[in-house]
Amino acid sequence: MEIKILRRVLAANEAVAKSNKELFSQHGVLVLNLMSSPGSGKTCIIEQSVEALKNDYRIAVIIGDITSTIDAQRLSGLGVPIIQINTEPFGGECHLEASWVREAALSLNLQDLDLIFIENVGNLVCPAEFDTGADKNVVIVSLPEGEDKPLKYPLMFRISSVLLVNKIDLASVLDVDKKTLHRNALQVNPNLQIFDISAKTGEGFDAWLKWIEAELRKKRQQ
Ligand SMILES: Nc1nc2c(ncn2[C@@H]2O[C@H](COP(=O)(O)OP(=O)(O)OP(=O)(O)O)[C@@H](O)[C@H]2O)c(=O)[nH]1
Ligand SMILES: [Mg+2]
Repeated sequence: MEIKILRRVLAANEAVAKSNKELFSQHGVLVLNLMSSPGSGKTCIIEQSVEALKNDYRIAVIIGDITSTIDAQRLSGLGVPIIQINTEPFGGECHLEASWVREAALSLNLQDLDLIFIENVGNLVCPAEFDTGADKNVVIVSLPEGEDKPLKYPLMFRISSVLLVNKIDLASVLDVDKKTLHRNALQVNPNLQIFDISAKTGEGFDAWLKWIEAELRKKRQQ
């Protein structure tokens, strides 16, 4: 019985995710869904990416958290529209559902946007099960989390197009082998594009930003 109910919830989410994709396509807006454990650096990465791209592209950010507007407040100085979704009124869910993303997206002027970053709720499990309708999923693992995360939480890595390995500035003080992390990630999903970055120093951001710009060009051509 429980499985039936869960399947129904997931099927309903899939249907809304599909219509979100159509909505984003109609408006030619690229939507990137960033997912990771709490504290891997989603907000910092979005902050640096928006800073770097905002003069050339029209950007908005949708942020999911169980409660609080801490991240939205942190990003409020960027001068781009920020929408906070709190899941507490919906039972404190550990992921964003497609219908909440839709509501947030519809409150933005989609025709005036090129790019939306979604910061999903900090969690390496549930967000992978609920498609938001984003064009691409991006998973972030920060180096201190260890090499084994792709093997322990494979779904998140399977459904993502990009892996950002963040906090590489800490490599010298950690016993974490970046190459093993890459190998584990590619074992789970050989198609993953991997960028090693530091949201603190900006290292590696050029390649990540170039990937976003290539996706923006593809979106325009669709
Ligand atoms: N050394 C270092 N610290 C970083 C880096 N990126 C983020 N941090 C720090 O890591 C902490 C968490 O970063 P956030 O961006 O808040 O992480 P988050 O994934 O948004 O966290 P939640 O929203 O709670 O899930 C902060 O103290 C950041 O300053 C990095 O590349 N290097
Ligand atoms: Mg955050």
